[in-house]
Amino acid sequence: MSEREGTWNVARYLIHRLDQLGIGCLFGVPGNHLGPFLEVLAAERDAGRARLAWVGTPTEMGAGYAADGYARIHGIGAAAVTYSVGAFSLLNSVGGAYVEEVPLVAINATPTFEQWLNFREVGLMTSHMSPRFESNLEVYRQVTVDAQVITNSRLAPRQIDGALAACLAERRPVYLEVMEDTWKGPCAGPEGTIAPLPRASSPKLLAAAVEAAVEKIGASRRPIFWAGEETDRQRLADGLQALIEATALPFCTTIGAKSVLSENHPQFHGVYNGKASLPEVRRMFKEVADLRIGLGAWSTSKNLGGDVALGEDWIMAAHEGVSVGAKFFPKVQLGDFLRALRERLAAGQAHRAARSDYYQLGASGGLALPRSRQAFLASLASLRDAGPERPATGLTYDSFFARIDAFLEAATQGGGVEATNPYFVVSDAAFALLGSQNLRMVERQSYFAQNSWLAIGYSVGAVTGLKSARPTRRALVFVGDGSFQEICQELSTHTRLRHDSVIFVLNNQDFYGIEQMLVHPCYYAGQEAEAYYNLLHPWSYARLAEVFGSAATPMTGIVVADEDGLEQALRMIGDPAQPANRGPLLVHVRLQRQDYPAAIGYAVRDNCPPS
Ligand SMILES: Cc1ncc(C[n+]2csc(CCOP(=O)(O)OP(=O)(O)O)c2C)c(N)n1
Repeated sequence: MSEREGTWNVARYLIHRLDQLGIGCLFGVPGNHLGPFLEVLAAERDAGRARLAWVGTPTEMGAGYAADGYARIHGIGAAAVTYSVGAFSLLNSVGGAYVEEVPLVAINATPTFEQWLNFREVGLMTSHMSPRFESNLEVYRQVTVDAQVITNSRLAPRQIDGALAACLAERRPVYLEVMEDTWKGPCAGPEGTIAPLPRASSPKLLAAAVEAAVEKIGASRRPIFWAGEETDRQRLADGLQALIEATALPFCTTIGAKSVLSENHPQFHGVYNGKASLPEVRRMFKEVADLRIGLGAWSTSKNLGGDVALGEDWIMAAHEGVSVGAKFFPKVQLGDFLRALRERLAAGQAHRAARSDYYQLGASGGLALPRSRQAFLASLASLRDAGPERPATGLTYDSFFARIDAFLEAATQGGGVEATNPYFVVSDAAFALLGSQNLRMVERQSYFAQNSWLAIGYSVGAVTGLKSARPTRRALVFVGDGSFQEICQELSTHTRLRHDSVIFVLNNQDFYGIEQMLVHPCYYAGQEAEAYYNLLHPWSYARLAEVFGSAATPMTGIVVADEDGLEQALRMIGDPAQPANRGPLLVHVRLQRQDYPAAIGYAVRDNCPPS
């Protein structure tokens, strides 16, 4: 054994690499197989050789969401669990990160190599083993871009470096399975750093794609951009803004790319997601514009919201290729496409006519995004021409989010694209997402949601990582009651870390509202009964503060049942002197079971004509 080998082992090697990547938090749930790794971690920290901190979470799913949230801001995150029982629980979170293109490292600590040999040779199983020999590896292969099993410590450096390089290059999760007795096995020390090595575009296909796009844009009168999730995940905000400003054309975003640029940008024209968009956004995108240019936008059902046809009047650059109408150009990286398109469009005249046309239309009215609370509500109301009358008093989804919008606006400092805001938003799926999608987020990367995978409960787990990666801002989390029930234990991590996140639990009287809407929408038009399986067991959500808080780590829970209550809650949140702001604050918001955000009103209108 060389002298260098003697000072390194697999655990130390991996810790060093994670540290080099600037990962500050390793989220997870331990098990005996992970013990040696965590011992080395403590020793490395004590010796001042590592900053990586272990953050124990009550659930593996929560750890995975936290790592995902951390990665969305920091660029890469990590979670560590124990074999099978932990790994299978983590799987859903890693599946989400895979689909949403979030790079994270899933570390799975397994029984010893000796136990594996006993199993392989004579069938002797130990705890957590399945008779399917490589069950953990097999399932993780489905949701990662590299999956390694480390059984020989001397091979570990290559395996670890290869996996981490794949994680950065492919921007998706990787999996490292390490046997318990391998953690402290000797290996060579790390050399250099792990560089991101993304694939290059084909120069020929890039040029052809740009040529076809420029021709199509030149032939259109009014093109519009639609910035999508890849502009955020690939950190292309600057290139996107440069293209948008060079062309002076308006742009919308998907929800998944919401706040990739400041929503104060003068060319921003709202979040487009089909029939769920604000009416003026959809009109601009679908009717006024005659060409839609998707930039890293995914054609998921959530993004298209019931508008399904992509045809000749679309350009879509995503997933390493560009479609210009029916023509497809593979091997084109989005960053290269943005740059090359900007160079061509800035040099040409293609967009001029469109720009003046848009200005004329804007001047003739009807296309501006609503700014005031009243205008916002009026705009939403125009989406809602079916369903029962709203309650005369009390909160509705729409009035709640309009009030939150005003709250955010009042907290904004400065103006234009340089404006800042002390809050960022994390939205869960379902009505929370539909309600929060039009909040005006003035700062880049200040709105987060798992918009494609859509696992309910994501927000409450993810905010742990988001807040850890961005400690200077306060999180406002919007989560439905059913979604919250999936993940409530993770409040414990918020409390433990003394995070000051505000969790708004939107309780529509103990109901899976969106499920009702998707399967039996006519309930909302008073024509059907609620489905029994959408009824939740009621909880006293605010009292969870007693469960998860302590004198040293306070947490507060309150109930808000009407507009006055919401005003009081927002005053409390905005007042730094309030003791409730020293830790997490859970706001249990009472809404009506029959209520729904106007954005999903199309499901009622399209399916339930008045009888
Ligand atoms: C992990 C997971 N399980 C189940 C679902 C299916 N699902 C989607 S939305 C939803 C209901 C959410 O209910 P709630 O949080 O109360 O919000 P609401 O629909 O009332 O707005 C369910 C069960 C899912 N998306 N993710």
